[in-house]
Amino acid sequence: MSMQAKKRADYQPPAFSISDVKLDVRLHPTATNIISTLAVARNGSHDHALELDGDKLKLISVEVAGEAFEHFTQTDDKLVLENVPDTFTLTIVNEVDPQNNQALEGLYLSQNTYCTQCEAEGFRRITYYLDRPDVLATFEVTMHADKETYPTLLANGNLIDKGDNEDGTHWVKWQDPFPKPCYLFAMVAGDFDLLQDTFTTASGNDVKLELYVDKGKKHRGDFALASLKRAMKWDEETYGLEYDLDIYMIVAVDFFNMGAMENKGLNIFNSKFVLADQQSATDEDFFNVESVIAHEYFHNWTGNRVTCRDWFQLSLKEGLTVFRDQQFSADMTSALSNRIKHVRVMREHQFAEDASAMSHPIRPEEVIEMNNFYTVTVYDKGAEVIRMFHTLLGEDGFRRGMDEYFRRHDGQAVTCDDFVAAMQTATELDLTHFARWYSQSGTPVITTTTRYSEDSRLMDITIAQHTPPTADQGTKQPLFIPVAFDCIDSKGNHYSDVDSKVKDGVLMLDAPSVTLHFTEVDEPLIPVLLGNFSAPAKVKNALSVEQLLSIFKYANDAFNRWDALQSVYSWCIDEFEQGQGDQISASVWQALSDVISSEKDNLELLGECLVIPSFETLSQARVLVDPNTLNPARELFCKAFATQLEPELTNLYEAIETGTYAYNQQAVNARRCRNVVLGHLARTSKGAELTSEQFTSADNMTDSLGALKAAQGAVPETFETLMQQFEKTWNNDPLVLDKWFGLHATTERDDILSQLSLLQQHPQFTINNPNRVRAVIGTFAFFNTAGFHDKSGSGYKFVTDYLLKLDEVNPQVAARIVTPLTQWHNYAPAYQTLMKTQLNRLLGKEGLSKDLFEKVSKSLAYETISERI
Ligand code: B3K
Ligand code: ZN
Repeated sequence: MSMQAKKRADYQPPAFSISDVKLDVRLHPTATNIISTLAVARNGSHDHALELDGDKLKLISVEVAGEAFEHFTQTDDKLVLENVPDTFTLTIVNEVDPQNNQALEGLYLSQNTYCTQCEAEGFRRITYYLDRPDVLATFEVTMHADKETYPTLLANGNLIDKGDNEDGTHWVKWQDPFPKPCYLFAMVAGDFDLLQDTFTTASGNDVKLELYVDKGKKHRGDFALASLKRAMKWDEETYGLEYDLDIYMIVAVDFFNMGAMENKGLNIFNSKFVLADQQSATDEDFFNVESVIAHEYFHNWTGNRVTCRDWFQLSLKEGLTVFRDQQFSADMTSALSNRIKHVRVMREHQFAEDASAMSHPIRPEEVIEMNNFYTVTVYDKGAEVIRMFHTLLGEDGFRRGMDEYFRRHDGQAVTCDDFVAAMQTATELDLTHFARWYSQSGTPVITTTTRYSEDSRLMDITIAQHTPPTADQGTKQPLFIPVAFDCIDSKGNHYSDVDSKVKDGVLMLDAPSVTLHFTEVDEPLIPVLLGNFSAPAKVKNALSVEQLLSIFKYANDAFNRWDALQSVYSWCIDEFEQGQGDQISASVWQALSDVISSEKDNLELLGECLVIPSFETLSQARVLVDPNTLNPARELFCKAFATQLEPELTNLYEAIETGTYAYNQQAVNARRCRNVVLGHLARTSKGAELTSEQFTSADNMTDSLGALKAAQGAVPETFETLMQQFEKTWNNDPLVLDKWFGLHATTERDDILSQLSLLQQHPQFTINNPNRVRAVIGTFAFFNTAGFHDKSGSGYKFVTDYLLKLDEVNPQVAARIVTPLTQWHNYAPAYQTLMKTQLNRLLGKEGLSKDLFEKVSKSLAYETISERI
């Protein structure tokens, strides 16, 4: 196995092309036989060998133009054919072992369902091929399997033929007319319940919609199907994009490494993002189902019709598709809470990635294991970059740019530069400088410095940008940053700069710094930056608590208002960390009480405003964090918050009407706010009573889980009792039980490690199911601050022991869960040493996967890099 990094700069077009693929697949648990017939042609004139990718395949035979072919050599990961003709038919027969494929890449069999996962490089685990996204071919697939066990046989495109054999097997033939890269190939065989519907496109084509779910789960599929129809309609209305095949299928499976996969015409989903009903799913689950369904559907144009030239361009499809799903969700639900959600992801995870050994631009420069680059940087920061295009070009300009992109590149495999070039045609601006966002990694920091002269009544505000060096890049250049800008005084008046450098509320910051001038000013003004989070940047402002509270009161932008309060909370938590929490003045508490009374009719904003910043967000704004002082300080502040505001919170809790259950925005906002408030009240003397009461009377999962979360930590005995009841109710429903696993794994308690061991012995737990592993080990490593960062290092050791086992089974999932350990440099020195000890244990493991090797070795090498930066 090669641990060598591939570099973006080394891209070479493929030496051969494959225009047509015919696969004949005889499904068998341990010996699935595949006959692959490929139409191959040499590109240009050269005499290179044909090098096909293959991984864990048993080769049976090779034929060229119908004749046995022997001029080939085999390595670990390649089949090399020498002296092939310029155009020829290549027939390869090989075998794979789906049952023992626990990595869940390629073709695998779990719980009696065969399914595939090919992105990024999984097709080479099915057959020998040019496994790269710039080789586009039409596919025809014939599948054979036992009819009784596997009545449903699916692949991409349209069903063109089928039949029965005498031995009890049956066969089907699928044909996909659209040339595609092999990462979009899919096959499924199983026995499912089926939900069906139709969608008529704007041009009048009837599309069959089919949703395949586990037997007995049909009633949980309606919402996903309705979401799909909403997404199809939205894409027609917003981008003029219609679906292009006669059938669109979604299959939900329980064993899946990530959320879902956009295979052409045959999406495969983690059942977590399909199944939802009032009893078993929270409002957040419903939201996620709709947004993932939409995301995969939107890929049909941004990803499938126009695909990536190479994997370094991943953000071309992912950043753009995340942006599109964010726009869709904002239209279906509400803009503000969505935006806050994205900002939390950026601050909690993406900024942390930028600051870590794994930092990379949204278009990475080098990669050892591609699966490691499905990151918050490529996806979420990538979406922020698209959002900035949208800001620069405006709604209409952006649409013109998108139209141009499809006009130029439909049916092609292209680069991020091609996308920028298409956008460029739709604007007056030169996007060359802006495009630096693709090549420069790291989080820019925007600072303001102010100069006020009482005599002349003049005020200057200088806005400067600086991007600190990152592990992958020592020097940084100024970026082109759209900074949404507002300026207020303590009475709520708004001011414009005299030179109108701020246009339509946005300052285009394209230099290291810009100074804005204000006249007729009677007090120091308060700059309000990055409204609606207009750029993926940090803002450093020396604002007082009073000024932050003025922003909350008077700023126009709801995001800025929410953000100002978050900064107030963060300041309060600092006071507690320094042992002076009791010095927070009565006026601050009064202001927080006023927040509740002034916003009581805006439960969406109020709900968000009452959320105290997470440990992860707080950590990002601090250096050398000591989790064992920051975490307790946060908890002390939460307690004080509940005590100081108990009457207001109680009234609010009682006043919020949630009524009969419905999943609509108003009801979601009400439940969300009420559950946030319950989280605070759980810390008061009424905690046990209120949480049990809500748990018992709840008729939906949002409120049951809200009660459990509130009780967790605040009223441990109640929590234990309610958790037992919950388990009894849901014992046979692994998807719901994952919530229970997650709650146990994130509970602060001294014996947490023995609890985790018990959870692993639970009959529903298995190391082979990624959802279970993430629910127990993943949530512990990511979110159980006290347990994971225990001073003794026992939390780190526990996770490492598990990763050593998991790496043998599923390296992709192991490499996700190792992330918190790789961020050791964020913590105080004593923790760093303990974390590095565990990383060294991993690195020392014989046969460590590429996935873990890349992240662990980079993380350990960071020591020398961090001295340099
Ligand atoms: N494209 C897939 C992700 C594939 C991940 C491979 N490790 C899902 C998505 O982003 O839509
Ligand atoms: Zn995607």
